[in-house]
Formats: sequence, C-alpha cells, structure tokens
Amino acid sequence: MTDLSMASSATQSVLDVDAIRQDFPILAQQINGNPLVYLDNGASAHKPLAVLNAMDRYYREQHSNVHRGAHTLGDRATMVFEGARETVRAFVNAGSTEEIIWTRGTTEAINLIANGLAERLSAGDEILVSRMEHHANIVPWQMLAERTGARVVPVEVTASGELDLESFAALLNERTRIFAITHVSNVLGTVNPVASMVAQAKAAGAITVIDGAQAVPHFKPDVQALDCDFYAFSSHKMFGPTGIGVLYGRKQLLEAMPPYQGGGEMIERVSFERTTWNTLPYKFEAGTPAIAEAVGLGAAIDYLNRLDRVALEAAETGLLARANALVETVPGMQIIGTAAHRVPVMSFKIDGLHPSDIGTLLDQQGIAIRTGHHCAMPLMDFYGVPGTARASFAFYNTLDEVEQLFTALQKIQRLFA
Ligand code: C6P
Repeated sequence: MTDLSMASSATQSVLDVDAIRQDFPILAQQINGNPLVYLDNGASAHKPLAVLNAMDRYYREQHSNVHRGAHTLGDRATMVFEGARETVRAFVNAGSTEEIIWTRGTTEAINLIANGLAERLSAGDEILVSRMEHHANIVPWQMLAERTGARVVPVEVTASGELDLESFAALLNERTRIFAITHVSNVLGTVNPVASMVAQAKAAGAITVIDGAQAVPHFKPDVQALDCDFYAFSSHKMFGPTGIGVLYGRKQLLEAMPPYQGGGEMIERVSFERTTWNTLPYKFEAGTPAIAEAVGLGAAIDYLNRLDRVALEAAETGLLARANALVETVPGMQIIGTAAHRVPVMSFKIDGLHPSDIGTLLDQQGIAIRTGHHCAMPLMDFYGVPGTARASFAFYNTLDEVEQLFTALQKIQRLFA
C-alpha cells in the first residue's frame, strides 16, 4: 500500500497521482477491453484501501452494537463509531459532536431538516432554493410547503451557470423562513458564494441550509466560518462507503426540533404515559446506526487529511483546465456551465448526438460518465435540454484520462454525429 504522506508531503506541491491510484484497486481494471477511465465521481467516488481496510478490520475485530453492550466489543465498537463522529466534526469544524448527526446521506439529512422545521412554517411563508439544486434540495421543501401552506421560490441562474445574486437579494423578504442552497452544483460544477448568501439570508431572518454533497469531495467546508444553520453531505461521494451521510446542525436549532424517527436509542425514557427524548445527537439517530460505514467515512476523511490539499486542488484545477482546452477539438461540443469558480465537473452536449448515446459509446471504450437529467430537472428546463453528458473528475484522475475522453469523443463525433 502506498504511504500517502510520502505521496504528497507538505513540501511537494504536485500530487503523486500514480502513487495515489495504487490506493484505489477498483481503478486498475479493464472495461470492455479497455483500461477503465472513471469519470463519474459526481455520482459516486471510489474507495481507497484505507477505507476498505478500516471496514474490514471493524468487522473482524471490533464489531458489536454501539452504546448498548456491557462488554469489551461493545465498548470497542462505540469507541471507533464515536471516534468517526469526532473526525467528521473536525473535518467541518463544528463546535461540538452534538451537532453531528449520522444520516443515510444528503437526501435523508435534508428530509430530516424539512421535517423538523414544519412547526415553524405557516401559510404564505417562503422557502428560497435555487434552480440549480439537486432534487434532494427541492422535493423535501415542496413536501414541507404542501404540509404547511408555504411556497417554494426559486433563485434563478444565469446562462453561464452562476446564481443571479441580484434576484436573490431581491427575493429575500420577511416571509423568507428557509434558504436552502447547494455549495457546488452537481451539473455545472459551479461553486456558489454560500458564505455571503447565508449572511444575507440570515439578515432577513431565514434558517440556512447548505447541501454540501458535491463540495466535500473537493474541499473542506468550515461550518463556523460559513455560519450556516445546517450543512448536509454524503459519504460515498467523498471516497467513503455508501449508506451513511452527515447532517451538521446548529445546536440550538437541533434541540428545538422534534425527532425525525422514533425507536431505540433516540429516547431517554419510554412509558405509555410519556416518552422523552435522548440528548443530541442521539435524538436524531433512531435504531442501530450504520456503524461500519461511520468507521469507513472516518477513514476516508483521515485519508483526505493525509493528502496535500493545495496540491490536490491544483491537480483538480489542472484536469478541468485541460478538459476546457480540448473542447474545441470536438466539433459541435458545447459546455453547459462556464462559471468562473468551478470544481472539475463538465456537463456537455454534442450536436447530433443524444447524451445517452454518448454515454454508451464511451462505455464501449472503457470510459464511465453519467448522462441524463442528473436529478436536476428544473436546471435542464432552464437550458432547454432533456439531459446532458457529464464528466466529473476526482484527484485520482490523470491528464491522460482527460485526453482519452476527448480522443473518444472526437471518434464518436466523427462516426455518429
Ligand atoms: N448527486 C449525481 O450524480 P445522496 O443520493 O443522498 O447521496 O445525494 C443526493 C445529492 C444531493 N445533492 C447533490 C448536490 C447531489 O449531487 C446529490 C447526488 C448524484 O449528481 C446522484 S443523483
């Protein structure tokens, strides 16, 4: 196994991608007779050996239920599980582990918030979201609006794929109760100016929610600096396992919110006369949690922490720059989303080709991308397309792979467009 601290030590500003790739065994395989080029990281990223080993070790040596057993394995499991929560707390710079709730992912985290805020909303209230949201940050709010008589109001985007900040400021008013915004667009790669938007929304009296699903694979968020009330993300997009995610919530708000689900662990005392809730964060964690997955996420964060962040971001910027430079080599190719500040995500269309055909033809050459509406139909409507092709890169992708993508696209364009 590669020693990552060697692969990208603090003195080295260039990421040793070849060494890093040794940590991701899944990448070293052939697909349809070609080396795999995995450019679907926005949908789900791969897992380093550090994560696989941590989960394997957990099940071999540490597993039991948590917070329950009066025995050594129970204590071990609880220790590594709560250790992972502390790792997550430090990763997002939350003030306390009481503010770190395990969920199944971003989707469940946002549903938890929407459910918990129902009592604060009434008819005529407004929930401000943006047109570039994933459905996970639209539909739970629509369901909440349905229950409470509130209205979901969209902040529009510009043609280049940035938020229209003037219209955002104009839409904020005394009825704005919730402002929910994605940190990074899964379709456009746009990094939104969430800190200043949160500040404006708070000044208008709104509760602020950030969907960090596409941000955390690329950079560390700081919830105290952002000053947001909630920040949600999924483990599987940041090199951890599926089945677990995180909701950061401001303690006072979490304390005031009702539980999301009832059952074991989330209670203090149960009787048929009166049941009372556990303290934070357990009030929101009914039932046996995803313990091995929490351990895996902790290992993924430890792995990321061992990488040189500056070198990582430089490598990712390099991938996007190379891709941008090659667009003109494919006749009829157009990029959707050209914001100034982007992570390496590239949505595109090619004249005369359906996105799903592009995906299938690339797969025949071993190249994995995503096609379709990317769970962002309102954004597809804005661009007047049913879907796009999307290449989403991670730090383990190489400049060679970017070139292979474009060579394959040139071939497809020549033969089929
Ligand atoms: N986007 C994509 O290919 P879950 O499914 O709960 O882990 O994440 C949902 C989600 C929420 N917000 C954003 C910004 C997202 O990108 C996603 C997941 C994947 O773009 C799968 S649709």
